[in-house]
Amino acid sequence: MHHPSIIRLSALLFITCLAAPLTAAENTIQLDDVWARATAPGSPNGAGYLVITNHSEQTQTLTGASMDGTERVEIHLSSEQDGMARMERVRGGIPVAPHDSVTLAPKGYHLMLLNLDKPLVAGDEHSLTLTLEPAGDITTTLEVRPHDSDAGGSGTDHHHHH
Ligand SMILES: [Cu+2]
Repeated sequence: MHHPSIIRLSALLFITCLAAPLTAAENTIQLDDVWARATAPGSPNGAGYLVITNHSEQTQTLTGASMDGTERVEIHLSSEQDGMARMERVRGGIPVAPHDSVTLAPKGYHLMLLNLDKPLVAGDEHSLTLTLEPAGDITTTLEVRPHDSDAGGSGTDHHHHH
């Protein structure tokens, strides 16, 4: 026997689910500050950056990505060795601990955007899909920023233009 208020609640939940269908990944993974630097004409590759926050109770590992306009996306880590800038592919992915964040930013982790169809132009947006395990795939929008952008748009990193 159904109590009237329970029937109303069921109907409400049903409508809510129709209005906002969230995947498992979208419920647990938060992506912020998703951007890439504009690229020079003729430059085949670009780099993408973002902040990944894991709201789940288990480690989520960024294991892959794809973006429209690129042939392939790899996860790289930049470092400096003997004064030389270098980068290497991150084979095991980037783990994000439960209720923690990882920032992909210049001079650190980045998404290497390989074989661009055409240059990344400031102001353009691209569809970026990340694979996190075990959460699954999550798609977001990447914003292309001017070439001299050096950090996030949160307001703390603005540099002066001369
Ligand atoms: Cu790279």
